[in-house]
Amino acid sequence: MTDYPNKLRIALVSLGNTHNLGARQLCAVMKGAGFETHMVFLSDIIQNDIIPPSEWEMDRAVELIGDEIKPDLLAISVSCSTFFDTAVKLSSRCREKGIEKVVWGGIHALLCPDECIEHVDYLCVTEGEEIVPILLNRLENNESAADVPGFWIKENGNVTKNRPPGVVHDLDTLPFPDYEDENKYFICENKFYKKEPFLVRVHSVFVITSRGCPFHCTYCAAPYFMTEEVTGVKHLKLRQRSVGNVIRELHYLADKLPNFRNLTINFADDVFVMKIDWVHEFVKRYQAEFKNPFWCYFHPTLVRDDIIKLFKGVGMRYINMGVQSGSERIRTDVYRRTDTDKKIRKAMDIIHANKIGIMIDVIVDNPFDTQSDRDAALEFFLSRPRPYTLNFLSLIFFPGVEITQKALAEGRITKDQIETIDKKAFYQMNFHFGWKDRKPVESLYTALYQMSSKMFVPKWFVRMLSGSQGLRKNPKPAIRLAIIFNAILFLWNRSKIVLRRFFSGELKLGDFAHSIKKYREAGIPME
Ligand code: B12
Ligand code: SF4
Repeated sequence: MTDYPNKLRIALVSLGNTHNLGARQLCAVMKGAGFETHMVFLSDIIQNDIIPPSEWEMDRAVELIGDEIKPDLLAISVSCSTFFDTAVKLSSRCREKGIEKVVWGGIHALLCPDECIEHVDYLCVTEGEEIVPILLNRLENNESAADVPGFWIKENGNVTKNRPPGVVHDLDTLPFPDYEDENKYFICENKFYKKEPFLVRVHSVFVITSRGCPFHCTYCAAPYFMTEEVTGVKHLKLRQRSVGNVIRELHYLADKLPNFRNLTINFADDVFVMKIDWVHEFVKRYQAEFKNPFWCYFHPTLVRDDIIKLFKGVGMRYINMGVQSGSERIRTDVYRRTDTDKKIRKAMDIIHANKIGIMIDVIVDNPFDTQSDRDAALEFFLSRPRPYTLNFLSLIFFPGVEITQKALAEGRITKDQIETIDKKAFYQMNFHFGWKDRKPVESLYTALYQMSSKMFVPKWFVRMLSGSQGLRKNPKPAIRLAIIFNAILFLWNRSKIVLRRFFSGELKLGDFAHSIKKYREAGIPME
């Protein structure tokens, strides 16, 4: 057990995902500043769905925090607006157990501080690493926190709104997200583990090498995190960690995670390929020191032949690009994206020429879509060289982003459809055909888009279905067909991948044996 010089004890909660890099990083900061920090992960993403905590899980979390950890401060990371109600409930139930001080931070706190401050004593409205230790020291010494920068402070019923002090410009000075096993708790699928969640279930791992995004998509919160309001800095530019620092984090992960050798590394940067020299240096080091497949997002406007070749050389098998709509009008006018049809065509051609798979994110259920947008989108997808994969996401109206304001102002949505109230991410984070509120024509076109990228579905057939007025009213037959085609492709791809990895020698029985051995040694059940 580590000894901490300070008396103040903290329970830091992550809601709905065990990655939570921001909260893990703060956990490292809190411990580094000498505070005993217990990190509680309440529910997780299961089979790609985000799930609210069950009643049992909520009760267990309250009991754990209120009766076992008994912190002086409850700190909650509201890293997704969908979990706002969960954070409210957990805070009030923990207060009933006698916990007096509550602090929140995270994405939703940045986007909706007025809504959040009602439920807390302290609200972090900017990045936390520099300012959290200041708050903790004030609480440790029983001093007023009223002037701690970057926090909204509620003391004696008065709220003081302190501006952000600026950001940490050199990201290399920050500690890595914390994956230590000590004082970690995981409540998920109605089970409780006193363990670091990554030691409970086999997981992919996320790493962030930069902060910031130069684009301004209207449905995304990321641009807001660069503003002076959130950062305290005018015209803040992208901040990038050094290659050496990222590689050190990967070695730290390799040391902490028993099955690291079998994990894909997901680089979760808003846009990973921003600085070309950095990418060159990174790939060289990565290739020399790691064998893990890796994944990152590409922006179509940043796809270059030399970069794709580099990534192919280090095992990137497919590229994930956000295109978001096949209609250029929706892309540029409604989403304010900079990728024209021409730029996307060029990006896809480069990737195809390099024989790498393409996965394209597309947003559906957009009330701004007209019939001519749908037809244009279908023709665009049909015109692209096959095969490629389309990944569908249902438009969620998160609070504080431009498209939500616009849709509200134009009467296209009601206030109940804003995410804190709607909680759509709980049932449509990944697209499901079963959503009852979807318009039939939207279901039909999503089914047709799905077909349009598949080699074995004739294009004339997809066009023929799109002309059917009957299917626009009742799209079920087209949906069933799309599901069957998806299943065929899934089975074909799975068998191909396993066989290719096995025969290329990349998938060795020894790797599995190594992981199982390490898990057994650590007493961890394999799932
Ligand atoms: C990596 C990532 C993921 C990863 C890991 C999740 C995570 N939170 O780390 C995965 C894949 C799991 C994921 C899942 C989802 N994500 Co996501 N994700 C991101 C991404 C790209 C980076 C987050 C990050 O690590 N930032 C860097 C860290 C350092 O910043 P931070 O989290 O804000 O934390 C800092 C401060 O907020 C503060 N802080 C944070 N917590 C606390 C707590 C306290 C007590 C204090 C004092 C301070 C504090 O200090 C931290 C350090 O400076 C963001 C986009 C972005 N640019 O932020 C989207 C983003 C957060 N995701 C988003 C969404 C919608 C989702 C999903 C619903 C999936 C989907 N349909 O898109 C799920 C929800 C999962 C969940 N339960 O939270 C939205 C959230 C919008 C909103 N209003 O809620 C974002 C903003 C992207 C967007 N489209 O706008 N995501
Ligand atoms: S490029 Fe991605 S992260 Fe950047 S604003 Fe657009 S959607 Fe958000």
